[in-house]
Amino acid sequence: MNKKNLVVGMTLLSFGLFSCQTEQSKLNRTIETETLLTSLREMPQQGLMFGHHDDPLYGIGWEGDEDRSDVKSVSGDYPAVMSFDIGHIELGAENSLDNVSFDKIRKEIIKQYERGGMNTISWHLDNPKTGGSSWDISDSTVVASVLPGGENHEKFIGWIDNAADFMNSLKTEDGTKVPILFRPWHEHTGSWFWWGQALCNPEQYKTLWRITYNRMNEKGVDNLLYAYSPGTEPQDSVQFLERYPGDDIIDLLGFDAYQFDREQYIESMQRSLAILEQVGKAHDKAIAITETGFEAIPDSTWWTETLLPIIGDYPVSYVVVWRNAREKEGHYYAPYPEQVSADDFVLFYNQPKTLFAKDVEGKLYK
Ligand code: BMA
Repeated sequence: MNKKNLVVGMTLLSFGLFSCQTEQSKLNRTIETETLLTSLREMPQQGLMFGHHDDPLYGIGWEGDEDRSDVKSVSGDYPAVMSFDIGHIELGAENSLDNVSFDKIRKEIIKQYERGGMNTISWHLDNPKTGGSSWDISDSTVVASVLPGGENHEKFIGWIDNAADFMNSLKTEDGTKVPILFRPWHEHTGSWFWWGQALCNPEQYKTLWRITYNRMNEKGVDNLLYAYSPGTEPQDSVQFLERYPGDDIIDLLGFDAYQFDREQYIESMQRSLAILEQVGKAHDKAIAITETGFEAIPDSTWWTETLLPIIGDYPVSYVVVWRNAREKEGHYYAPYPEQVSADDFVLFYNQPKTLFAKDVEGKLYK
């Protein structure tokens, strides 16, 4: 082999290794993780999984009680999907941004897996440039600063590493890694987070995703599925996909939308669901309502007369409502005993279509 051939050969070899690595990182996900993906894709044939953020961590009037959940207190069962947030893991902190220890979060994630339910994780990470929170949008060069060549790139990789270590630490006693639907960089079509629409361009946003994904793979994180979830109502599928990082990275498509005015919520949900269904089919992805709710649920029949009819026959795998904050009065999205929508929530629970933990037990990972 002459020198030229050697160079070409080495280039081909390294390209082969590289593409093999990116290819393999998907193929090498744990069997439980791949099975969860299949289950999510097939879920709409069975029903709609109900989810709640921070469900077993705290609720209205309580915090940290063993095995407690507002959803369970009202309905008798845990949500099929539990959502958690790892904001402040990047800092190496003991407690999350909502002040729960990561040890407790890890414990509850493992418990949810062991009862047969699913876990999803979002990441309200701090602003790596200003030191402010996720919501600090005072500087529009933050995303640029964490990309390769940017002044915060190394620091940012260290932050992803901290998240990766947490993901890798989610193991049952027999060493099985708990599959997680990871949902970083959410609501990016609004401009309230430092990675939002007005704070970076589409290429920068997509690169942010790619470096996150690649670093997770380099760290051996093989228990993640990835969700893409924009936050304001898309006009059409083109706008929905404007910052889409790619079919090779994303496993599930969703959106976040909350009720303020009922009529507007119904219209906007219906438009978003139609787009989501269309994009999901075109890209062959599972779809979900990754966050929704009506703060303090002041409507006694919201579950069966607003939420359920809106979803109708759209093939969504799950719907997650946000947290029942114990520290912020009136900031809750699931009922607790005696709450005005609690009876209606029981009706919602009793619908054959809605799935809670016992309904999916033994089904998601097999
Ligand atoms: C928001 C609010 C905040 C919370 C954040 C991350 O929507 O609930 O209070 O800190 O989510 O959980």
